[in-house]
Amino acid sequence: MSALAQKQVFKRPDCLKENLFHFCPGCHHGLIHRLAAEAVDHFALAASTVAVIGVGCGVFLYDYLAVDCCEAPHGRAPAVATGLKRARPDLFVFTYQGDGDLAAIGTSEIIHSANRGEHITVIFVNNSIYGMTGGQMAPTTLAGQKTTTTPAGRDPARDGYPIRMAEQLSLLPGSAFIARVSCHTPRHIRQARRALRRAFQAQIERRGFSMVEFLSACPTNWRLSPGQAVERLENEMIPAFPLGIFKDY
Ligand SMILES: Cc1ncc(C[n+]2csc(CCOP(=O)(O)OP(=O)(O)O)c2C)c(N)n1
Ligand code: SF4
Repeated sequence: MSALAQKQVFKRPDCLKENLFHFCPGCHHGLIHRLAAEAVDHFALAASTVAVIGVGCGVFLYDYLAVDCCEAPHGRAPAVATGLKRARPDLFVFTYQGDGDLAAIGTSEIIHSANRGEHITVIFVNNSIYGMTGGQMAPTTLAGQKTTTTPAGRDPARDGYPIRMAEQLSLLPGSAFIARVSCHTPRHIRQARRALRRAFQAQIERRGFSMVEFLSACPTNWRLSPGQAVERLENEMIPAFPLGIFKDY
């Protein structure tokens, strides 16, 4: 057998458990879990990591990642992570939060954690809707987007504009690394992997707060097939939420 044939190029991350994901077909939460697991493995952090999980479809992360986990009340994950990291600076602490969790009820916690430069990493899953509770409008819902609470479409004159959290947080002096990524194509997955590693590195080097915002499909509440959801993400989400690195220490 040639050396090339023996080289392993792909494997299940060590800290990704063998449990089957409960997510709907075409949901990107599973991919994002995998990327988180890969980043933990990359820095050999499994034994020293605590994941602080928000409330939303990612709430069962403890079933999938073999790291210590802590559930936070809806929106409060950055505050819980702050306490953990301050009490135990030797731990690696990341939060996993949806857009309802982070950008609605948790707006105060995320802004002040970033502004204080807490040495935590945030994985922010922006699918432009409240997924777990059945598709209500989120702060990130696009103008014109139909949801169960905006059946005629979000009207900015009545409901405000979609909020761009990555841009907002990058303006705060305490943030060290802020990026927005997507994982709807292999190329985008590679970019997302690099961004997440850089965010982890920021915490390891105690540079300050770091966050990666993932644009994510919710085919169920978008009322689209998985394929159509990817098209919507490409054609509607990315123009409203441009991808890129907004801050890099
Ligand atoms: C204090 C509080 N308010 C409201 C809820 C109900 N709730 C559970 S999940 C959720 C929204 C989840 O949406 P998001 O954070 O965008 O995550 P997704 O499910 O889309 O991944 C809400 C409002 C709650 N659990 N706790
Ligand atoms: S409801 Fe949406 S976010 Fe939740 S698992 Fe299904 S597709 Fe994913």
